[in-house]
Amino acid sequence: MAQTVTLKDLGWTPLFQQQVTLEEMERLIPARVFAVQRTGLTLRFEGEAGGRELEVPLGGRWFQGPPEDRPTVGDWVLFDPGAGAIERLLERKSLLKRMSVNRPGDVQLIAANVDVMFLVSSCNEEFNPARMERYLALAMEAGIHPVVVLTKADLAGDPDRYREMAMSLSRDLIVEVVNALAPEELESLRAWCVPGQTITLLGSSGVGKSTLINSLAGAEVQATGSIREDDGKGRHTTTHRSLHLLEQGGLLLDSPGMRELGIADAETGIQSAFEDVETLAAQCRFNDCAHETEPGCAVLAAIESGELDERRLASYRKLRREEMYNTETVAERHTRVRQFARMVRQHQESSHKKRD
Ligand SMILES: Nc1nc2c(ncn2[C@@H]2O[C@H](COP(=O)(O)OP(=O)(O)OP(=O)(O)O)[C@@H](O)[C@H]2O)c(=O)[nH]1
Ligand SMILES: [Mg+2]
Ligand SMILES: [Zn+2]
Repeated sequence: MAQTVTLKDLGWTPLFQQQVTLEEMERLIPARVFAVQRTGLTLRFEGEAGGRELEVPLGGRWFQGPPEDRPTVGDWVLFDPGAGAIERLLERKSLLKRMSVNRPGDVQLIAANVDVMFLVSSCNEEFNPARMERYLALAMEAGIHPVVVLTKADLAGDPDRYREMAMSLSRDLIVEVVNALAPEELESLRAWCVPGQTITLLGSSGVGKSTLINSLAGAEVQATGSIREDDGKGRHTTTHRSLHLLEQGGLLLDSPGMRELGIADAETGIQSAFEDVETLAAQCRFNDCAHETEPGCAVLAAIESGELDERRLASYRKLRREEMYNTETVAERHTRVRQFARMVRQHQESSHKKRD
């Protein structure tokens, strides 16, 4: 990219500007985290000739607190050119995170400061309404606009069937059915790619996230991989998360396909993603109705009449239960980690004093 890249092109807004003091403005440089590797980060700066990228290691102090306090892809940080290190992480506009299913309480950050989520799925056996409801709840919790992108329309016998199933998941949900390999058919997606807007592509391995990015970028910026013959699953071709600035404007975030997407701290997100169930629940006779055997239950009545899908209620129940459990374990873990960090700091301070 040859033209000058401004902070605005990189997604900078007044929300970030107002967090920076005058003193910091003189001494530090704002940068966006463009990639996350195991040991460090790639920072992107504004500037001529496409701006500049720099790899910086993440010092030990960043690993003392909970993962939420650590920079992730999409974050804005203040970089100290003298020290060659990140000095401060700016407060986020939005944050996407997930919970490990195998290690309860273990939070992994997916992306920060995202505006739009392309929820990518395919018009084949990979399509899974319950999984999509999970992503929708996550997006809604974070205030991110979801757009469902169904790929491999060119390989499907009846792609419109998938479109209908996706559209039934939420009122006013935007669903685009595409062939990710055909750049000229992606105008509807390109409309979201406007200067400064950050779009994250999320979905299982092999659904075509990197393929979409290449088609939208008009260049081979990400490697793509074939899917397995036997079960149609992807091979986890993308291995780390990265941002890509498009020539036309807009930033696309690619990440590895996710096997599991545990959900925590997302009560309002679930409520929004299941607005239909929530609206019915408000009409139940009892305030604390569990929609199981209670008389005057509007949810059960809707299932009886066919207005509400039984699958959807089961999915809602599962997410609610999981969310409550995870939110509790995360809170407990944070308290432990913060207490430990405080203890370490106090110990360091007192040993400094002894030396003085
Ligand atoms: N025919 C067809 N093939 C597609 C389409 N989208 C993706 N593919 C193919 O599906 C395979 C997987 O695509 P990738 O873009 O690597 O998938 P991914 O979502 O990035 O996968 P991970 O990086 O593993 O998470 C590749 O062989 C693509 O060429 C599509 O719309 N039509
Ligand atoms: Mg990929
Ligand atoms: Zn009820």
